[in-house]
Amino acid sequence: MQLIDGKALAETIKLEIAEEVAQIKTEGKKIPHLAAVLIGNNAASASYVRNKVRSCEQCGFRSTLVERAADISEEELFGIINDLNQDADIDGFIVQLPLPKHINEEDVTLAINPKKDVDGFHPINFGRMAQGLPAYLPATPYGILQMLDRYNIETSGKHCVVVGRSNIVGTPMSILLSRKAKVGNCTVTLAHSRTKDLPAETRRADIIISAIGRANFITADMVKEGAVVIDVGINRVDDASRKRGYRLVGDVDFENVAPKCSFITPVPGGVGPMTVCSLMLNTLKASRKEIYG
Ligand code: L34
Repeated sequence: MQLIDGKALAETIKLEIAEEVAQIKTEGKKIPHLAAVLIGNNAASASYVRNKVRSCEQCGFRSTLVERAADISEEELFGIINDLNQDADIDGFIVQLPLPKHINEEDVTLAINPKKDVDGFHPINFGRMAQGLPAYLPATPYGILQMLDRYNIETSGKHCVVVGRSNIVGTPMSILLSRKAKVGNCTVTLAHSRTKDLPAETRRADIIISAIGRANFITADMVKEGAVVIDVGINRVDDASRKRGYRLVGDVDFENVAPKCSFITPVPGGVGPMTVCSLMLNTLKASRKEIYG
Protein backbone atom coordinates (compact mmCIF):
# COMPACT_ATOMS: atom_id res chain seq x y z
CA MET A 1 0.00 0.00 0.00
CA GLN A 2 1.30 3.42 -0.96
CA LEU A 3 -0.04 6.59 0.61
CA ILE A 4 -0.82 9.43 -1.82
CA ASP A 5 0.58 12.44 0.01
CA GLY A 6 -1.67 15.25 -1.19
CA LYS A 7 -0.14 17.73 1.19
CA ALA A 8 3.42 17.17 -0.08
CA LEU A 9 2.31 17.11 -3.73
CA ALA A 10 0.40 20.36 -3.27
CA GLU A 11 3.53 21.97 -1.79
CA THR A 12 5.60 20.78 -4.76
CA ILE A 13 3.12 22.17 -7.29
CA LYS A 14 2.89 25.48 -5.41
CA LEU A 15 6.70 25.77 -5.59
CA GLU A 16 6.49 25.21 -9.35
CA ILE A 17 3.84 27.94 -9.59
CA ALA A 18 5.99 30.29 -7.48
CA GLU A 19 8.87 29.82 -9.95
CA GLU A 20 6.59 30.78 -12.82
CA VAL A 21 5.32 33.81 -10.92
CA ALA A 22 8.93 34.88 -10.23
CA GLN A 23 9.48 34.77 -13.99
CA ILE A 24 6.31 36.80 -14.59
CA LYS A 25 7.64 39.39 -12.14
CA THR A 26 11.05 39.65 -13.82
CA GLU A 27 9.25 40.22 -17.11
CA GLY A 28 7.42 43.10 -15.46
CA LYS A 29 4.04 41.51 -16.15
CA LYS A 30 0.96 41.62 -13.95
CA ILE A 31 1.02 39.42 -10.84
CA PRO A 32 -1.85 36.86 -10.65
CA HIS A 33 -4.58 38.07 -8.30
CA LEU A 34 -7.26 35.85 -6.73
CA ALA A 35 -10.22 37.12 -4.70
CA ALA A 36 -12.29 35.01 -2.31
CA VAL A 37 -15.70 35.91 -0.93
CA LEU A 38 -16.48 34.39 2.47
CA ILE A 39 -20.01 34.83 3.86
CA GLY A 40 -20.96 34.09 7.47
CA ASN A 41 -19.00 32.27 10.14
CA ASN A 42 -18.91 28.62 9.12
CA ALA A 43 -15.70 27.42 10.82
CA ALA A 44 -14.84 24.86 8.12
CA SER A 45 -15.30 27.40 5.31
CA ALA A 46 -13.17 29.93 7.17
CA SER A 47 -10.41 27.34 7.54
CA TYR A 48 -10.52 26.39 3.82
CA VAL A 49 -10.45 30.03 2.74
CA ARG A 50 -7.52 30.68 5.09
CA ASN A 51 -5.68 27.86 3.34
CA LYS A 52 -6.45 29.49 -0.01
CA VAL A 53 -5.11 32.89 1.09
CA ARG A 54 -1.97 31.28 2.53
CA SER A 55 -1.44 29.35 -0.69
CA CYS A 56 -1.67 32.59 -2.70
CA GLU A 57 1.19 33.93 -0.58
CA GLN A 58 3.24 30.76 -1.21
CA CYS A 59 2.67 31.11 -4.95
CA GLY A 60 3.55 34.81 -5.02
CA PHE A 61 -0.01 35.79 -5.98
CA ARG A 62 -1.92 38.79 -4.74
CA SER A 63 -5.08 37.86 -2.84
CA THR A 64 -8.13 39.77 -1.70
CA LEU A 65 -10.49 38.41 0.93
CA VAL A 66 -14.00 39.86 1.01
CA GLU A 67 -15.75 38.90 4.26
CA ARG A 68 -19.39 39.64 5.06
CA ALA A 69 -21.84 38.59 7.79
CA ALA A 70 -24.36 35.77 7.25
CA ASP A 71 -27.25 38.24 7.07
CA ILE A 72 -25.92 39.92 3.91
CA SER A 73 -28.67 40.55 1.37
CA GLU A 74 -28.60 38.82 -2.00
CA GLU A 75 -28.50 42.26 -3.56
CA GLU A 76 -25.34 43.23 -1.71
CA LEU A 77 -23.66 39.95 -2.62
CA PHE A 78 -24.54 40.41 -6.29
CA GLY A 79 -23.04 43.91 -6.00
CA ILE A 80 -19.77 42.42 -4.72
CA ILE A 81 -19.74 39.85 -7.53
CA ASN A 82 -20.39 42.54 -10.09
CA ASP A 83 -17.51 44.64 -8.75
CA LEU A 84 -15.16 41.64 -8.93
CA ASN A 85 -16.36 40.87 -12.48
CA GLN A 86 -15.47 44.45 -13.47
CA ASP A 87 -12.20 44.81 -11.54
CA ALA A 88 -9.41 44.55 -14.14
CA ASP A 89 -6.80 43.62 -11.52
CA ILE A 90 -8.73 40.53 -10.35
CA ASP A 91 -7.89 37.55 -12.59
CA GLY A 92 -10.28 35.18 -10.91
CA PHE A 93 -12.48 34.86 -7.84
CA ILE A 94 -14.53 32.37 -5.88
CA VAL A 95 -17.55 32.59 -3.61
CA GLN A 96 -16.98 29.97 -0.91
CA LEU A 97 -19.88 27.52 -0.51
CA PRO A 98 -22.13 26.75 1.28
CA LEU A 99 -23.98 30.08 1.45
CA PRO A 100 -26.67 31.05 3.98
CA LYS A 101 -30.10 29.58 3.14
CA HIS A 102 -31.64 32.85 1.99
CA ILE A 103 -29.10 33.14 -0.82
CA ASN A 104 -29.61 31.15 -4.02
CA GLU A 105 -26.30 29.42 -4.82
CA GLU A 106 -27.32 28.75 -8.41
CA ASP A 107 -27.94 32.44 -9.05
CA VAL A 108 -24.62 33.32 -7.43
CA THR A 109 -22.77 30.85 -9.67
CA LEU A 110 -24.50 32.26 -12.75
CA ALA A 111 -23.55 35.83 -11.77
CA ILE A 112 -19.80 35.12 -11.95
CA ASN A 113 -18.16 35.97 -15.26
CA PRO A 114 -17.10 32.55 -16.69
CA LYS A 115 -13.69 34.04 -17.57
CA LYS A 116 -13.07 34.69 -13.87
CA ASP A 117 -14.78 31.52 -12.61
CA VAL A 118 -11.63 29.79 -11.33
CA ASP A 119 -13.84 27.34 -9.39
CA GLY A 120 -15.15 26.07 -12.72
CA PHE A 121 -18.70 25.98 -11.34
CA HIS A 122 -20.41 28.17 -13.98
CA PRO A 123 -22.47 26.12 -16.49
CA ILE A 124 -20.33 27.58 -19.30
CA ASN A 125 -17.20 26.07 -17.77
CA PHE A 126 -19.02 22.86 -16.84
CA GLY A 127 -20.32 22.51 -20.40
CA ARG A 128 -16.93 23.22 -21.94
CA MET A 129 -15.36 20.69 -19.56
CA ALA A 130 -17.96 18.09 -20.56
CA GLN A 131 -17.21 18.65 -24.26
CA GLY A 132 -13.44 18.53 -23.76
CA LEU A 133 -13.00 22.22 -24.65
CA PRO A 134 -10.55 24.44 -22.73
CA ALA A 135 -12.22 25.25 -19.39
CA TYR A 136 -11.48 25.91 -15.74
CA LEU A 137 -11.82 22.48 -14.15
CA PRO A 138 -13.51 22.31 -10.74
CA ALA A 139 -10.73 22.30 -8.17
CA THR A 140 -11.40 19.02 -6.35
CA PRO A 141 -11.69 16.81 -9.47
CA TYR A 142 -8.73 18.68 -11.00
CA GLY A 143 -6.69 17.98 -7.87
CA ILE A 144 -7.56 14.28 -8.06
CA LEU A 145 -6.46 14.15 -11.72
CA GLN A 146 -3.14 15.70 -10.66
CA MET A 147 -2.66 13.07 -7.96
CA LEU A 148 -3.36 10.19 -10.36
CA ASP A 149 -1.02 11.77 -12.90
CA ARG A 150 1.91 12.53 -10.61
CA TYR A 151 1.73 9.13 -8.93
CA ASN A 152 1.70 7.48 -12.40
CA ILE A 153 -1.50 5.61 -11.63
CA GLU A 154 -2.81 4.01 -14.82
CA THR A 155 -6.42 4.97 -15.54
CA SER A 156 -6.87 3.86 -19.15
CA GLY A 157 -9.30 0.95 -19.39
CA LYS A 158 -9.79 0.86 -15.62
CA HIS A 159 -13.17 0.62 -13.97
CA CYS A 160 -13.75 3.63 -11.75
CA VAL A 161 -16.65 3.93 -9.33
CA VAL A 162 -17.44 7.47 -8.21
CA VAL A 163 -19.66 7.58 -5.12
CA GLY A 164 -21.72 10.77 -4.89
CA ARG A 165 -23.18 12.89 -7.73
CA SER A 166 -22.70 16.49 -6.57
CA ASN A 167 -22.24 19.24 -9.14
CA ILE A 168 -18.83 20.14 -7.77
CA VAL A 169 -17.22 16.73 -7.24
CA GLY A 170 -18.96 13.48 -8.22
CA THR A 171 -20.59 14.48 -11.50
CA PRO A 172 -17.60 16.36 -13.00
CA MET A 173 -15.22 13.66 -11.74
CA SER A 174 -17.21 10.99 -13.60
CA ILE A 175 -17.06 13.04 -16.81
CA LEU A 176 -13.35 13.84 -16.51
CA LEU A 177 -12.30 10.23 -15.93
CA SER A 178 -14.29 9.00 -18.90
CA ARG A 179 -12.77 11.59 -21.27
CA LYS A 180 -10.21 10.67 -23.89
CA ALA A 181 -7.19 12.14 -22.13
CA LYS A 182 -3.86 11.26 -20.51
CA VAL A 183 -5.62 10.79 -17.16
CA GLY A 184 -8.94 9.40 -18.37
CA ASN A 185 -10.24 6.59 -20.57
CA CYS A 186 -11.86 4.94 -17.56
CA THR A 187 -15.09 3.02 -17.64
CA VAL A 188 -17.02 4.99 -15.04
CA THR A 189 -19.90 4.10 -12.76
CA LEU A 190 -21.52 7.01 -10.92
CA ALA A 191 -23.09 5.62 -7.76
CA HIS A 192 -25.46 7.55 -5.47
CA SER A 193 -28.12 7.21 -2.79
CA ARG A 194 -30.47 5.27 -5.09
CA THR A 195 -27.82 2.77 -6.20
CA LYS A 196 -29.25 -0.70 -5.50
CA ASP A 197 -26.19 -2.62 -4.32
CA LEU A 198 -23.33 -0.22 -3.67
CA PRO A 199 -20.89 -2.80 -2.22
CA ALA A 200 -21.34 -4.92 -5.38
CA GLU A 201 -20.47 -1.86 -7.48
CA THR A 202 -17.45 -0.73 -5.47
CA ARG A 203 -16.07 -4.29 -5.24
CA ARG A 204 -15.73 -4.27 -9.02
CA ALA A 205 -13.79 -0.99 -9.00
CA ASP A 206 -10.11 -0.59 -9.82
CA ILE A 207 -10.46 3.01 -8.62
CA ILE A 208 -12.95 4.21 -6.00
CA ILE A 209 -13.58 7.91 -5.51
CA SER A 210 -15.80 8.62 -2.53
CA ALA A 211 -17.41 12.04 -2.19
CA ILE A 212 -20.43 11.72 0.05
CA GLY A 213 -19.45 13.15 3.43
CA ARG A 214 -20.11 10.25 5.81
CA ALA A 215 -17.44 8.91 8.16
CA ASN A 216 -16.56 5.21 7.78
CA PHE A 217 -18.94 4.81 4.83
CA ILE A 218 -16.51 2.86 2.65
CA THR A 219 -15.63 -0.31 4.57
CA ALA A 220 -13.04 -3.00 3.79
CA ASP A 221 -15.64 -5.47 2.44
CA MET A 222 -16.53 -2.92 -0.27
CA VAL A 223 -12.99 -2.72 -1.66
CA LYS A 224 -11.23 -5.07 -4.06
CA GLU A 225 -7.68 -6.16 -3.25
CA GLY A 226 -5.23 -3.78 -4.97
CA ALA A 227 -7.76 -1.00 -5.60
CA VAL A 228 -6.89 2.72 -5.67
CA VAL A 229 -9.01 4.63 -3.13
CA ILE A 230 -9.46 8.41 -3.29
CA ASP A 231 -11.24 9.84 -0.23
CA VAL A 232 -12.86 13.24 -0.81
CA GLY A 233 -14.91 13.31 2.41
CA ILE A 234 -13.99 15.66 5.23
CA ASN A 235 -16.01 14.79 8.32
CA ARG A 236 -15.62 16.06 11.86
CA VAL A 237 -15.94 13.42 14.54
CA ASP A 238 -15.93 14.21 18.25
CA ASP A 239 -12.60 13.49 19.90
CA ALA A 240 -12.09 14.64 23.48
CA SER A 241 -8.36 13.89 23.25
CA ARG A 242 -7.89 16.71 20.68
CA LYS A 243 -7.69 20.31 21.77
CA ARG A 244 -10.29 21.36 19.18
CA GLY A 245 -12.62 18.62 20.52
CA TYR A 246 -12.83 16.87 17.13
CA ARG A 247 -10.71 15.26 14.47
CA LEU A 248 -11.10 15.09 10.70
CA VAL A 249 -11.82 11.79 8.98
CA GLY A 250 -12.77 10.93 5.41
CA ASP A 251 -15.53 8.71 4.02
CA VAL A 252 -13.24 5.69 4.14
CA ASP A 253 -12.64 3.39 7.12
CA PHE A 254 -8.94 4.06 6.57
CA GLU A 255 -7.51 1.65 9.14
CA ASN A 256 -9.22 -1.39 7.64
CA VAL A 257 -9.32 -0.33 3.98
CA ALA A 258 -5.71 0.86 3.58
CA PRO A 259 -4.10 -2.61 3.85
CA LYS A 260 -6.13 -3.77 0.81
CA CYS A 261 -5.20 -0.83 -1.43
CA SER A 262 -2.43 -0.26 -3.95
CA PHE A 263 -2.83 3.49 -3.32
CA ILE A 264 -4.96 5.46 -0.87
CA THR A 265 -5.34 9.13 0.11
CA PRO A 266 -5.39 10.16 3.77
CA VAL A 267 -7.71 12.71 5.41
CA PRO A 268 -6.47 15.27 6.28
CA GLY A 269 -3.53 15.74 3.95
CA GLY A 270 -5.02 14.13 0.84
CA VAL A 271 -7.56 15.65 -1.52
CA GLY A 272 -8.11 18.86 0.54
CA PRO A 273 -4.68 20.44 -0.06
CA MET A 274 -4.87 19.39 -3.74
CA THR A 275 -8.19 21.25 -4.07
CA VAL A 276 -6.50 24.43 -2.89
CA CYS A 277 -3.48 23.89 -5.12
CA SER A 278 -5.72 23.36 -8.17
CA LEU A 279 -7.40 26.68 -7.49
CA MET A 280 -3.92 28.21 -7.70
CA LEU A 281 -3.33 26.49 -11.06
CA ASN A 282 -6.64 27.86 -12.35
CA THR A 283 -5.73 31.35 -11.14
CA LEU A 284 -2.41 31.17 -12.98
CA LYS A 285 -4.30 30.07 -16.12
CA ALA A 286 -6.71 32.98 -15.65
CA SER A 287 -3.88 35.53 -15.38
CA ARG A 288 -2.28 34.06 -18.53
CA LYS A 289 -5.64 34.09 -20.31
CA GLU A 290 -4.99 30.45 -21.24
CA ILE A 291 -8.62 29.38 -21.38
CA TYR A 292 -10.47 32.30 -22.94
CA GLY A 293 -7.66 34.28 -24.64
N1 L34 B 1 -16.73 27.97 -3.96
N2 L34 B 1 -16.72 26.37 -2.29
C1 L34 B 1 -16.16 26.89 -3.39
N3 L34 B 1 -15.03 26.37 -3.95
C2 L34 B 1 -14.45 25.28 -3.40
O1 L34 B 1 -13.39 24.72 -3.99
C3 L34 B 1 -14.99 24.73 -2.23
N4 L34 B 1 -14.40 23.68 -1.57
C4 L34 B 1 -15.26 22.69 -0.91
C5 L34 B 1 -16.25 23.46 -0.03
N5 L34 B 1 -16.75 24.69 -0.63
C6 L34 B 1 -16.16 25.30 -1.70
C7 L34 B 1 -13.23 23.78 -0.88
O2 L34 B 1 -12.47 24.74 -0.98
C8 L34 B 1 -14.26 21.89 -0.11
N6 L34 B 1 -13.04 22.70 -0.09
C9 L34 B 1 -11.90 22.41 0.68
C10 L34 B 1 -10.75 23.20 0.62
C11 L34 B 1 -9.64 22.93 1.42
C12 L34 B 1 -9.65 21.86 2.25
C13 L34 B 1 -10.78 21.07 2.32
C14 L34 B 1 -11.88 21.35 1.55
C15 L34 B 1 -8.46 21.60 3.10
O3 L34 B 1 -7.54 22.39 3.13
N7 L34 B 1 -8.45 20.48 3.86
C16 L34 B 1 -7.37 20.13 4.76
C17 L34 B 1 -7.80 20.26 6.22
C18 L34 B 1 -8.38 21.58 6.56
C19 L34 B 1 -8.81 21.70 8.02
O4 L34 B 1 -7.95 21.50 8.89
O5 L34 B 1 -9.98 21.98 8.27
C20 L34 B 1 -7.00 18.68 4.51
O6 L34 B 1 -5.87 18.32 4.80
O7 L34 B 1 -7.85 17.91 4.05
